[in-house]
Amino acid sequence: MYGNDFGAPEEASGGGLLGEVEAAEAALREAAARQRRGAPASDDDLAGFFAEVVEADQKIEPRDWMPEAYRKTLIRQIAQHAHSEIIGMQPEGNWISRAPSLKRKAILLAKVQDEAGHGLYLYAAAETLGISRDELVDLLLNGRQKYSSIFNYPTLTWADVGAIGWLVDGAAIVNQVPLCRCSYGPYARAMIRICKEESFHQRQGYEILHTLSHGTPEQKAMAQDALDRWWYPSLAMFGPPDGESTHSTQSMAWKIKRFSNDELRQRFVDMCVQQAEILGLTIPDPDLRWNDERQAYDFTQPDYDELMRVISGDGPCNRQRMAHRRQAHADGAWVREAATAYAAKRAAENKEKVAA
Ligand code: FAQ
Repeated sequence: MYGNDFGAPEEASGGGLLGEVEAAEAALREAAARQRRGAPASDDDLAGFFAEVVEADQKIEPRDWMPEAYRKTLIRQIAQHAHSEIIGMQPEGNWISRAPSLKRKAILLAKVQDEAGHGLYLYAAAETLGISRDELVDLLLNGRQKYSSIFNYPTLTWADVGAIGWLVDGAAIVNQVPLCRCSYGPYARAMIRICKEESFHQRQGYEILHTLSHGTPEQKAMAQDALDRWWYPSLAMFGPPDGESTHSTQSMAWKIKRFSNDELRQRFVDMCVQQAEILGLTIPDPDLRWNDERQAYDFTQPDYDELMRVISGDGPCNRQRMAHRRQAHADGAWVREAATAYAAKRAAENKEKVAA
């Protein structure tokens, strides 16, 4: 079950969204191999060159000229994405020591470590735009940059770990597969690897819920309760509805975003319905039904006022998540100091060697 595939956990296939990631990877290689116009003819031609590269589905690279607003949009989005991966370690990290078996602990530990890795790829991609990781971390800690709303909800039971994998990683993949074709090369390349790993994450969550929903009545009830609590916050991850999305039009013109928030939300709902059926769980939406005309499911929208409240810092766990991150950052100060001192020592030694 990868992305929009569905079936029992043992019926994994490499198609669906993972197939799209592979196609995006091949397209990246082809774009790199294709001849593009050598270089801008003059400084007056920089904007024309940028537009031509984007139009031709080539990649903008760090060395290339880019409009300042494009750079700022990318820094905002990539940083928000990186912060989400790092803050997103907390809700599941909370369950590592309580996972029900050694195997479950090992799998969850690996998954949470992967999220840290995703944060690092993304901070590295943002750094190519001329901002340092220290600056980005400061912007998160002083509240000037955001992270995804979804990580401000609590993980009350073990089934929540399953729901995060299935729904949160599932929504993340639906949102991120198109980002593999983003016009900015370093972001697109980071997304390829991240999406492949997210497929595993989604699958492990689905497998947890499949086990619970085919277990005792209490386990099935726990799985249903997790779906009931995570469904609407997961739909809200895709952002405000198109009419209220401030950045979508420009980001789509620059080919940073390839689909609108509502298009991706719809795709996610359509993907989940059959997966929920296989699980034997009920999506908590009485108005969910197939619309033959649209060839898509009609569904109830999430509460966007709640989304705005959570984004602005007033969700169930915002304060706890930020306090934990600030504490972890303070606790890590000695590691950063030691690493800086060691790097300075090595640099001095190298200088001496060169001079000798
Ligand atoms: N949460 O104009 P738009 C993951 C803000 S990774 C918080 O539509 P845009 C993996 C938005 O920033 C999850 N803020 O914005 C994982 C803007 O505010 P600003 C993260 C939100 O950028 C799994 C304002 O609202 N994924 O889950 C949210 O065009 C499990 C107006 O919105 C990414 O970051 C929200 N949900 O579209 C890890 C993917 N929605 O900056 C651990 C990359 C909107 O003007 C465990 N990002 N806002 O003050 C994107 O694709 C886009 O940034 C969107 C928003 C689609 C999130």
